[in-house]
Amino acid sequence: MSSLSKFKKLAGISAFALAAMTAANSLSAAEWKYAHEEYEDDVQDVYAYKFKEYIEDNSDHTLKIYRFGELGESDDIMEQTQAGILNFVNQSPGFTGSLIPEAQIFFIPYLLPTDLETVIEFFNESKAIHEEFPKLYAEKDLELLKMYPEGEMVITLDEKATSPEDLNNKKIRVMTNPLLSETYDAFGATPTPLPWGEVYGALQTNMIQGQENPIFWIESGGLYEVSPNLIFTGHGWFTTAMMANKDFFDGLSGEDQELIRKAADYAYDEILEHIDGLADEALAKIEEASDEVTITRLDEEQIQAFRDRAPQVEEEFVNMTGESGKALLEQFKKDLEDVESD
Ligand code: 6CS
Repeated sequence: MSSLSKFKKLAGISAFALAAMTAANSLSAAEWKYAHEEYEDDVQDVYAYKFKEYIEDNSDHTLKIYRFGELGESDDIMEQTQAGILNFVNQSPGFTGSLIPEAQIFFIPYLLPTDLETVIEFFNESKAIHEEFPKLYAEKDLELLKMYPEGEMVITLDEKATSPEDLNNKKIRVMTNPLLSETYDAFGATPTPLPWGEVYGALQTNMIQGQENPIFWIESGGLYEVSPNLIFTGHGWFTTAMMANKDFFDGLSGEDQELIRKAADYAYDEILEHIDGLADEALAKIEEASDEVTITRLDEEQIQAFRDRAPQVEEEFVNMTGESGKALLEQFKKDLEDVESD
């Protein structure tokens, strides 16, 4: 065979091989769907885009992200994930608590400390988070991939307040898990569960007189415009969780499962950096945008009056969740002690 025909043959083989490889790649390259509860550049959106970046940089797969409202409310995107229409969902225990009662543990007031460093250490190390919660989510056909904090909860109200008595007769919007209603009941208010989409309008029309959320969200959602008195009570963190449909995840190759876990870790590291200082930046933006806003940071004595109401919420958590919740609470407290004693 002449060297020219040898070359032609080789070129033919490699062209064939290339075409075959491309076909195999396009067969194995999937477009996965991921929905979260927030808007562009909010914490869950930053997490989602970091997750996407890792997946797309390290595989042929692509990720389509849906933000708040594109596919409905938080409960809608959870249903779509459980049904396998979506592959991934980021939903906060504020809503998952009605599906997985134990997830309401994040709404026992004053359980988590206010200091970000300790909170991060807790999320990094906690056995409850890394070993117990995945089992609870799995029972609901969900593969829990990450839990992370978004920011400290702050109450916004139509008037200044410094005590539980000041919250009497105030209708305060809560996310739709039953324990959060117990918390605001214990705090002296009238809890009003609402999905996110109804909150701004309800504040504007005075159907409710307050709500709670992290500062970045109070800024990005413009809540301060309709609920301008910010009260730092130090009672908890807005926590969230990112997960996959379990059948989808279980059906993937080991390689893809590893890719997804690494992407979740990568996004987690990025998000912890992102939230550091975020509340202060958002608060500065709020103060610049509005003359009406007041900021009340409760002192230790004032906080104690709210903290005194926490045991009844903890008791209610145990009533709602039985032995499984009790064991989780014990583990949660032990994990906290471990990071607080470091
Ligand atoms: O209050 C809520 O419902 C919303 N808050 C935040 C910080 N994220 C999403 C959630 O739906």
